Amino acid sequence: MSYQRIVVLTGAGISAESGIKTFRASDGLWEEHRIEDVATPEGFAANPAMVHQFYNGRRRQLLGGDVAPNPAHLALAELERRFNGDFMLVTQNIDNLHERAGSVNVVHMHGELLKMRCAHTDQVFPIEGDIALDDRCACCGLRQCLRPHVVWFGEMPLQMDDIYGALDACDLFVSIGTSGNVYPAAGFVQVARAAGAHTLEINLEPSATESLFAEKRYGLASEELPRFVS
Ligand code: BV8
Repeated sequence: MSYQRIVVLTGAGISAESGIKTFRASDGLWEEHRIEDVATPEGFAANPAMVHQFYNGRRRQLLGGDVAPNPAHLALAELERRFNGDFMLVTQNIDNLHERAGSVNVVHMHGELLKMRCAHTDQVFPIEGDIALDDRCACCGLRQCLRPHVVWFGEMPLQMDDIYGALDACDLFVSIGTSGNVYPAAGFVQVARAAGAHTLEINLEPSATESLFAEKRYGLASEELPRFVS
């Protein structure tokens, strides 16, 4: 590979073959819940117990032993290991499968399921179980101030300066397993194109932004990605 600076963006599709539901599939996460109710600050304020239940269920599945990195996660970790240039893996996913596959430079722009945050101090803590509504917060000692450390709709994604800095300098941008519906992630391909980068979409089907990609490979990420990396 003759590239020097690679940015990879992943979405729920890369974890689908590990058994984690995507968002917009027919049996997806948004089929059971309205986005407004479980993935917005307003939804959390209106019914924190239900939102905790939504994320506690996803956290239990992630920690439950049936979920493991698949060949797509492993191929990205291998690419990062082998590559001598600058490499950034930006994920919209809140699971830890990239890290468990061996990826090191992972940017969780939408937060992490295995972390919680104090709503007063913004201090972040690891969590390996349920967040209960009346848990007492370790930093401010109050109850009902802990929330999942995830970015909801209307909230600013994390590490955006780092991400745009990498996109502005990249010569290869690869988007994997995302429907291209959610911004600002869906706009990254335009930033990469403006930087003169080659752009590749790997997905089960054309995303909403497929026309912006110079190259497209459609199929299962667990098959297409190892092929691309080899
Ligand atoms: C912000 C975290 C600004 C929690 C998530 C109108 C126009 C443009 C933007 C907006 C607009 N109205 C509102 C907005 C902003 C909004 C937005 O984009 N809304 C959309 C719905 C229009 N965005 C935001 O609010 C963002 N913040 O803009 O802040 C701001 C400015 C100043 C100050 C403050 C704020 C924040 C968005 C983050 C929301 N949080 N998740 C959680 O996970 O519960 S988003 C959620 O959807 C996920 O994180 C995920 O990342 C995201 C996108 O989903 P995908 O990953 O793409 O998953 P999806 O199911 O859609 O698709 C899966 C794909 O995989 C499919 O294409 C499928 O074909 C493919 N696939 C399936 N299996 C496989 C496969 N591919 C390969 N192999 C397989 N096996």
